[in-house]
Amino acid sequence: MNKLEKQAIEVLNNNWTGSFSIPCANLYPFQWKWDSGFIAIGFAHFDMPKAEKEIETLLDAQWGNGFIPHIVFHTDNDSYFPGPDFHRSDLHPLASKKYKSTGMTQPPVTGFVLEEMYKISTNKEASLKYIETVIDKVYFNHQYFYKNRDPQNEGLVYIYHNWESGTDNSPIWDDIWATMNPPEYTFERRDTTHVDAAQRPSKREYDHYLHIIEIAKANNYSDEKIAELSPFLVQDPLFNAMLIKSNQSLIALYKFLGDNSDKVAQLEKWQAKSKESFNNKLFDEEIGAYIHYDLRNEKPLRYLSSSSFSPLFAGIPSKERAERMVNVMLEKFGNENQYLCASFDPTSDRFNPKKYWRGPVWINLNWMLFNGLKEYGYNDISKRVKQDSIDMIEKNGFYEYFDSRKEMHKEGKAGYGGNHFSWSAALLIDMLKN
Ligand code: 2M8
Repeated sequence: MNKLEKQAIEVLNNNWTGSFSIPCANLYPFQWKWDSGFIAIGFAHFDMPKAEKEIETLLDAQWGNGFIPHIVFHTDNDSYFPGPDFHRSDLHPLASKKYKSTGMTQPPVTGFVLEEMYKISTNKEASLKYIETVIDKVYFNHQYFYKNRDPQNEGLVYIYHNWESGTDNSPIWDDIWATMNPPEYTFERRDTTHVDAAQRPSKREYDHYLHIIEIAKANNYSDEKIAELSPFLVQDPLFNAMLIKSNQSLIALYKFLGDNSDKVAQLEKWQAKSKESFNNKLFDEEIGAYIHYDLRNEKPLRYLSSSSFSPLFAGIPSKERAERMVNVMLEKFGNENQYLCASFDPTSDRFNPKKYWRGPVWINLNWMLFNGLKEYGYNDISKRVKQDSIDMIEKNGFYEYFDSRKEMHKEGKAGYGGNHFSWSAALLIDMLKN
């Protein structure tokens, strides 16, 4: 086993609490939905019981309507804002009675995570037995999305908050902030006590984030009301690509399990419609990649980000489209001075290579690109994404995000945000094994 892999295992073991993992100490002291999924893939390589427990714990926090929250507040911990007293998940009549959580969700990765775990497993029989105990909860979660998050019945689901996207302060959202004028709230940030404020969202951005939650809370987190009133209502290509990828995995796993033809038929129906709409509505011919759509203001958000390429991971683009996307990616994100793949268009004046989701490279997006590019036969570029990820981690440590400019990596100080970050460790392990 190489040194980096050993260190990655150590990061994961240190962030393990006994029943779930934290993304990293102090900055993120609870369980996050999509982090959990990526973390489980890492654990699956060396400690399957932990991987299984991670997912089981997350699914235990599912609400009565199938919803899975983005943060599960397992413990009292005031090193994070906004915590459970702000989010007040109890306002929703079907919220979990057992766990406090947020009233928003995150990209639906759990379906494909189960399939990855199955592929990694050396005991397929035991793995299927485990999957049988949790898969219906994931199916129920997909049903929640199609039933409640697709008001125009397009097969594309919306997110109502930037925190649901996972790409929290992406410059894409600037256009939406320009349509809002929230109050100046008084609150105490905690993130900026753990991490340099220059690497985090601004106070004014947080006002917007909190305001959307206030609107949702005033309506007891009713999906119908949120669809009607939320100033943020977006069809996100990353989020929808995760749903589509997970649909595909659920279909494959239900087929392995047998006896679930009704669910397979339903998933196939969702899948066909989702893929078609995704390709019709979210591909921008001029840009040459997928973009976000602002459902509240009925307009496309015409920006390139690493999310624009994530559909490769879900097998969504045709071969021709994939070719265009790869060319755009190499041209704008991938010259010899850049590590792949910046989170936002490096040629845009909104690009900031140090600020969180406004430019830095994230290992989870790289992992999707690595796999997606490989699937489409772009083996060399896929290998480059893997090698870039290894280089950045080797030079700086298991950071949350990294500067995309190679020149910044000379002194090993180009890793930003939290250190000893779980998904960077987990997905590195997976890439090393591939
Ligand atoms: C970041 O988001 C949280 C809110 O969910 C935060 O900034 O407080 C994002 O990078 C998100 O994608 C991630 O899941 C979370 C925990 O790693 O941190």
